[in-house]
Amino acid sequence: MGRIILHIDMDAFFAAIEERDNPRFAGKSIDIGADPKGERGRGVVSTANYEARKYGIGSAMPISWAYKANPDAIFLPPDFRRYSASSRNIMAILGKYAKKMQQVSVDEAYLEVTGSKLQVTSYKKAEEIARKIKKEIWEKEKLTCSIGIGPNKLIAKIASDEQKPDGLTIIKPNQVKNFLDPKLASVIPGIGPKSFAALKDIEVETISDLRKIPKEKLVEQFGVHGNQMWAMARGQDERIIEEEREIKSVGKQTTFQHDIKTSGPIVKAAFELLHGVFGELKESGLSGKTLIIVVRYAWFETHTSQETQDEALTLKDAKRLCLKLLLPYLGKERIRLVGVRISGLFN
Ligand code: TTP
Ligand code: MG
Repeated sequence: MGRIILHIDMDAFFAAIEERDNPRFAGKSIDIGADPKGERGRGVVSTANYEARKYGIGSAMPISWAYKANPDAIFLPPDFRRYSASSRNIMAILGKYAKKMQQVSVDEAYLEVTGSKLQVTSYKKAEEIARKIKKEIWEKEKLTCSIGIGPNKLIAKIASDEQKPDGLTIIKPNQVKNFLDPKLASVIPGIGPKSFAALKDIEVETISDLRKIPKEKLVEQFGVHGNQMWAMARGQDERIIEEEREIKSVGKQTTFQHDIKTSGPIVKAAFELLHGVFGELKESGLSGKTLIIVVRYAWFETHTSQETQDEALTLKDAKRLCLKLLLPYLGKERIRLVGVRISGLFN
């Protein structure tokens, strides 16, 4: 028999934690993210609670737009320490329900419940597990999540988004086609805004449209990704649950209050970010060999540049490299954002 996969995704995660911890926020719109500073704030919304989403506010939207949409909302800076603590507790709960688990972000994980210690052999059993998970997360963390159940990661993930918040959606193999058909092709992983625009040019909007395009044509247009698009349009997804919870990189970025051209403050900001990144690496007992920098100009053109050294980077090495990598971008155009990231991590 085939696999049964659960995808668990917490509802309005950062905002839900703030609501939980501040009962006076009950029923109010909450935007987590950059300081709106009236309408002059820069940077973006990390997330908004469901009340705020009624105003069209959502992740990655400029904070100034969120302010314009609803100036009466409660605006809060993210408090990652509290969110990480909650995330760890939730992942520990999930880990008890299946042998195979893959955490994919701070608030999201896949569980494979077939072949697990609980020996799930039916969707009915999988549903019972999902209900137990929801109950335990609610009792221990006072947070809600949405869960999707399906024959693979693709279906489980799309299903978890189907009835947010506090949803539970079960899609059995014989329901996959009807479930996928009306959905936009862009719900398929790998079909980002660019590919979706290209698909629209050939009159593909929904997954049912996508299924009508021959595989050869998709491969011709999208290369190897075409194969995956073709299979996923049919609800097929062989991706396994990857159990190692490996951190691949640690990075931070900052948007300046005003676009700046002078080198001093840009370098200073980058160095401060590096201090933060090295603090996190130390906490996780990790070192890395590669430094990546990101520079975004005032008009949003974004550049990255990277260098790898043979041994683990010390903070001092990273600062020296950072300066070298930043130099070509300094003193020319006004800069909006700078970011640093260390990758090639090892223990
Ligand atoms: P999501 O699961 O994408 O969003 P969410 O949990 O807030 O809301 P939903 O109910 O729709 O799942 O992301 C989890 C957290 O990650 C979110 O609470 C904040 C953070 N995040 C950002 O900081 N920036 C982003 O662009 C996104 C998408 C998320
Ligand atoms: Mg979420």
